[in-house]
Amino acid sequence: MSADKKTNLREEYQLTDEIIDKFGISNPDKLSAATKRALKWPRDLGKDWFFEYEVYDLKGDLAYEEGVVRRDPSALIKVDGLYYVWYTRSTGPSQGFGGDIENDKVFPWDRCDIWYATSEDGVTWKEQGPAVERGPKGAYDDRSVFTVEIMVHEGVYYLSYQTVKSPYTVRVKNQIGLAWSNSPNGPWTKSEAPILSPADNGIWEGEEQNRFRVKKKGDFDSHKVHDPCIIPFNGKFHLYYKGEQMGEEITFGGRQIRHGVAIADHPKGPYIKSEYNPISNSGHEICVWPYNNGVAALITTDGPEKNTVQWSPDGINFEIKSVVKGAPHAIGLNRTLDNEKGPVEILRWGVTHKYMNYDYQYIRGFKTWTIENHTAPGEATKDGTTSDNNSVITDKF
Ligand code: AAL
Repeated sequence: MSADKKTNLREEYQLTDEIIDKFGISNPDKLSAATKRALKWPRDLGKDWFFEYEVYDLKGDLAYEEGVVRRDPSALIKVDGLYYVWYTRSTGPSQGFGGDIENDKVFPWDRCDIWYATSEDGVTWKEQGPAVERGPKGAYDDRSVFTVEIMVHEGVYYLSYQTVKSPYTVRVKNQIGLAWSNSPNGPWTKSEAPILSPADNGIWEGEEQNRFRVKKKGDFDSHKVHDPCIIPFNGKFHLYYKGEQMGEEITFGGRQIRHGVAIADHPKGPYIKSEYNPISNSGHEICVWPYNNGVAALITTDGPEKNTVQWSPDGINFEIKSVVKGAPHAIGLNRTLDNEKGPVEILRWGVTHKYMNYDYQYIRGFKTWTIENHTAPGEATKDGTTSDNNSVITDKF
């Protein structure tokens, strides 16, 4: 019996002397559950999938401004020597759902339009004004347009964004709209209908304004489709999004938030939701980029796999590649960086937002770096050098 077990564990986990030494295993015939999990991790992953980060204030019009909400920045692109960013913008405080929702501003992202700004260096920004505004009364986007992403394909600029139709109740279904232009400065043509809507297979319980009371929850995106991000992939267009489910629960990893993908042959759609949805069990704002013939994703904020970098060969089946200490919120990736130089090179610097308080958010910058060693000041590293700094910033902005 014990002889069999010995052979099984050593064989099952391919415990060579080298691996036993690397993992510091005391007795290779007695593996704890945690060691078994660690041994199943891919062995070829190293520091390149891992990063640390810091955030900093931007200058010019994107510096914090009293009374103004600027949040959920898009990715950065560069056109004719200028960086461009789009974002959610509104003014004034939010009243929540307790009052007159016909006239109040229920969230900081309610009663918003999409604005844009440009910069020569990525630090000092000039606000250029509105890009996409709310639609006329009765339109699917008459209440708010917000949380925007940019995609450039064959000389055409595409903005995908969230939309809400009035009244903004707690049960209102958020959808996704699209606008396109031949120039980053517009004018923008808006899609006549949403390009993505929530699944319609949930059933609310009662009539009151309570999004947790349901008879049936429905699919992971039965309530809201959020945070759209379109990337060209394998000759198709992958629209990644965050789903919110009717009857949302708190799980052991936070809010019950998952991501989905909808795929189209053309940037304007139609976008067909993948039958594999949801494609994540965790996350919040979408942060995806092409890498090594597949798609990489930074999963943040909610769920048991928050703060992980994941990768999939097909844009659908993602596996964890690293666990990070934390990450900037609502990242606007820097699409001008070389995303193929390394798994997280696209994260070397970009934009994020910060809650100054519940009512007001503003856009900031972030940068990341690779950890080469973990050393005390003056301590020698493996290659014999000494450093005052236990992190080596490989691509400091
Ligand atoms: C963000 C995003 C979406 C939500 C709101 C504004 O974190 O997930 O954009 O609607 O919060």
